Amino acid sequence: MSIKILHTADWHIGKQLLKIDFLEDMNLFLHWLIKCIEENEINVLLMSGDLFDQANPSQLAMKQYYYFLKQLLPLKCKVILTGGNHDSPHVINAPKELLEILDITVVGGVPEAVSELFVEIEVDNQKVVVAAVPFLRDKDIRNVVPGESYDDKIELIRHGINTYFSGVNEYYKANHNGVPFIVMAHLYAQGASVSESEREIQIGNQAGVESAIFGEEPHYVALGHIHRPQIVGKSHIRYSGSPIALSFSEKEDRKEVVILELEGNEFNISSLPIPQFRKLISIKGTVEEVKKVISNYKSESSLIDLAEVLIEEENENIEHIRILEELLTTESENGLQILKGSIKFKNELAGTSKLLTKGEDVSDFSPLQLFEKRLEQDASIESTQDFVNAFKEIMESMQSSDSID
Ligand SMILES: [Mn+2]
Repeated sequence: MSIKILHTADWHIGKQLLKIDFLEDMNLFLHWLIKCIEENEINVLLMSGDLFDQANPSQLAMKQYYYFLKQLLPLKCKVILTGGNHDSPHVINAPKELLEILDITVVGGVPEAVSELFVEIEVDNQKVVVAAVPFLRDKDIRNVVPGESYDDKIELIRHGINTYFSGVNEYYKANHNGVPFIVMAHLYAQGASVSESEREIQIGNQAGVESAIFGEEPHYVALGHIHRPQIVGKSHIRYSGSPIALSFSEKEDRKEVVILELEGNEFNISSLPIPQFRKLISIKGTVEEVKKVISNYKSESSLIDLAEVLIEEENENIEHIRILEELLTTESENGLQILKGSIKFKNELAGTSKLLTKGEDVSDFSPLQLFEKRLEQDASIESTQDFVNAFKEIMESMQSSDSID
């Protein structure tokens, strides 16, 4: 018997994408996870942040979380769960003492002492120690310096993160040296490839860190924050990714959980694919092509598949726009729901927006001035005066009493 650990992250319970609620997806995933933990005899479950999608999760989201924990209890699997940037440390920590009795450790936010991050696990005389580091907020890791620039701020955050993890390693060396060591973290490690639903990471904690900040001490780093499963730098530093696709940019991602098996002082690392409960697809083409794909669509998923539609037509046509609007408001058919759409015309008439530079408003110009701006953009026109005269003539016939210049 060796200690078996499962690493997952970024559940985003309560997540909605436009009008779709991922509640049912989450139900299916959590059901699968319970079975997976049972069948693989997992001793420890690590969830590296972003448990909920919202700082103030809905009652349904909370209920789903507690129901999952209840289902897990008979399996005697130790749970260690950290707060991510989406989570409120207070919401995660509220039931902390009660959960501790049930062998569920939650670290919602940065605790007062580094020692509070450490959890030692012993199974059949084998030991593992976990440092459950949650998302590090600005205020946790640096002192605000008045008048600092944006770049200064990023540099200070990066430095703060670095210092924090050095402290974690120092504590490990002083108190647990030699014990197989796992560090959990919720952050953006430089070099990781990101998707649409992670755009928020660009704001607030823009500071991507080098994976070298984790140092030489950890035998495994269980990362959360990036939704695509991946290795960062070295094979023992990994994002498990989110269990379900949370945006169209994740539609090609495989979804998985990472399994660690202790062998001597090292971990054997493998991954288990998570079944896909619904597909997210993109449909591209002309109106006719898109409509054909939709009417011939065959879904094999247990939940309704979701599509984004990208229509491209030669010429601008109000009818095409109407059809797209209709697709977006129609109920799902053939197990497919159109959720999102855009339309592009190759021969788009140049709109006024392209004529103006930043800060200019269309009302700042007379119609003739705008027309002249448009002419300037077209290098193929040799004699602009003929066009200007023709334009004046048209304008005069439209509003014969007004001066147009
Ligand atoms: Mn996150």
